[in-house]
Order: sequence, then structure tokens, then C-alpha cells
Amino acid sequence: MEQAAFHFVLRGNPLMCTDFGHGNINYTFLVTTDAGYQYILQRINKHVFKNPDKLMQNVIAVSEHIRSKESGAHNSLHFVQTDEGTYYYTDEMNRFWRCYEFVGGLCLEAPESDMDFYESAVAFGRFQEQLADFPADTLHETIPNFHNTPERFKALHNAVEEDACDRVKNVQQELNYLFSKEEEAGTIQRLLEAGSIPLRVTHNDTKLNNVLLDPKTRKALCVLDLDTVMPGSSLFDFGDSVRFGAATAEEDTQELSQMELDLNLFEMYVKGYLNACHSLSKREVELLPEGAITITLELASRFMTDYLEGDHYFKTQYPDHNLVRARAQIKLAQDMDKKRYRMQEIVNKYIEG
Ligand code: GN1
Ligand code: MG
Repeated sequence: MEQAAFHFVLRGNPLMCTDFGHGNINYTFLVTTDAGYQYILQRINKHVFKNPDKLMQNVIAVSEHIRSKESGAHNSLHFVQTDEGTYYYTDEMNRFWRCYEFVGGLCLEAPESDMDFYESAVAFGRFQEQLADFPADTLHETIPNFHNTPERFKALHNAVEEDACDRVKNVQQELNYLFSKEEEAGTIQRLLEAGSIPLRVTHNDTKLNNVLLDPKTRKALCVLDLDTVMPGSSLFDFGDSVRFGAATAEEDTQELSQMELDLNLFEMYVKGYLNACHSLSKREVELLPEGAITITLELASRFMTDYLEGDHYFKTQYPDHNLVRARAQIKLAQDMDKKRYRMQEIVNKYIEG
């Protein structure tokens, strides 16, 4: 039983605590109390999130903003305070914990139907729409340059130069591919910097497993994992959902031949996202396919960087896990590149006016 659970003001006393979810960064547990209530308890990864105060300020402010626009109790996250009236608890090993009420809902690793994926698009589209009037400059940048793709490529170049684990020799072909795409992958960042597309309040980790669906109606309930909410581009939010949910295999598949983009799911996501979110500019909508390709290349670079540096960032389940992930993302990016024009045709159908 995680002792940290006893430091939060729960209804009832903690009775059971079990591992929960599939996060690559934080450690997540489901706590059940003797009064029958359930909570999510999370240990925040300190290597990734250096300032829990600022992190929790962002998360609470965004949750409250969403709550002010939602009537349902299950449409936003409710954080629980500690017995000292703070939103996180620091244990004797200087580790940070936070806790929120468990929203009973479906959290999927892969869509079970087109409609599940459509609903996840509605959830993230609504999220974007609801935060359109949130003052972005009040948010802390919890991870600086999080989706700054050129910076991510620079980090990869550095990792190759350092070659700390003598692994570069294993991945020459993959590196050649990634670096051949470096210029293209910087396009969105350059457009942001030039002001051609707007900086918005974005989620920055829009995987399907960060959405809850109502188990009965399978309609979108709420968006989870607000740790990376920061000013950013809507294109990355859109793109990351497609990368994860419209792929025909898991993010870390070893069966590269199985990894493709499902165009039917892609179209479902475009439809759901644009039905729920009307604030994107025409330029942003035109660039949605580019968003998907860019974020896939970016994540491939991040997994590859972590592999070369010795697996310090992402949790891994076996020695070459990050390499396997990087290869799977490269395969997906290659398939998206092949389907680029078909993605564009789909998006063009939904451009208003
Ligand atoms: C991490 O922990 P999780 O699974 O929600 C990562 C994302 C990656 C994702 C890849 C803070 O998210 O950026 O896209 O893994 N989060 C952070 O699965 O780095
Ligand atoms: Mg997550």
C-alpha cells in the first residue's frame, strides 16, 4: 500500500492500492477506501517535471476553467488536497504525489470501433474550444520546448555525437532517415515563430488513453493527464492523436509490417475534431496532415535520443524498448508520408467555406 495515500483528505481510509494505467512517465495507482470511494494517486516523475508547484497550478487552473463550462461531474478532474491543504504531498524521499477523484470510465489503448475514435476527437476538439478563451500567458511552461521539433532534433544530433552507450552503430539507417526529414519536421515550429499559425493553449499529449469515454453510451467524458498543458500548436494535439489512435499497431510494435496509418480512422478523427472545435484557422486545418507527420517524426527522434543516451527518460520494459518504439514510429511516419495526399484530400473536404 502506498503510504502517500494516507496524506490526502479522502472519503474513508485507504484500503487497497493497485497499479493503474499505461503511462510512460508518472507512476499511477488506483486507491479504494473502506467507504467504497476510489481515487487516482500519482507519483510525479521528478526527472521530467522539475517544479510540482507550477505543474499543479497549471493543472488546477485548466481543470477549473473547463469545469466552469461543464455541467457534468465527470467532465473535468477533481483534485484532492492533502491534510496540509496543498495539492501535492512530498514524501520523505522527496518524491511528489497528487491525487484526484477516480472518474469511472473507459480508457482505451486502441479504439474498439470508429465511433470510439470519433468520440476521442470530440473530447480533444472540445478541450481546444473550451480553452480558446483561457489566458495562455498565465500558464507555466512545465517542460520548456516540449514540442519544439527542431530542438528535439538538435538533442538527437547531440546524442549521436556523444554516443554515450556505443549504440550509434546499431541505428545508422534509422538516423539517416530521421535526419533526411529534419528540415520538413521544422516547418510547423517555423510557422509558429513567424506568427503564420497561432499559439494556443494545448494539451500536448493527446493519446487515446488520455481520454475517458462513458462506459454505457461510449460518449466522450473528459480529458486526462493535463501535466503538459502549455501554450503550443493545435497541429501537434491533432497529430499526436492520429499518431497513436489511427495507427494499425501499437506504439511499440515489433511487427513493423503491421504498422500503418488507417485512413478511415484518420477521417473519423478529422470529422470529430472539427465538429467540436470551430476555432482553428483555415491554414491550421490545411496543415493537419503535416501535424500528424511532424509529431510522429518528433517522437521517433525522442525515443531514439533516449535509446542513445541510455534510457533515462521514458520508462522501459526491456533493454531495447526505446529502439523498438523509435523504429515503429519511423515506420508509421513513412506510411503517413506515402498517404500524405490522401490525408490532404480528406482534410480538404472539411474546410469550411
Ligand atoms: C509520454 O506518460 P505518457 O504516456 O502520458 C510523454 C509523451 C509521449 C508519450 C509516448 C511528459 O506520455 O510526450 O508522446 O509518452 N510525456 C512526456 O507514449 O514526455
Ligand atoms: Mg498519459
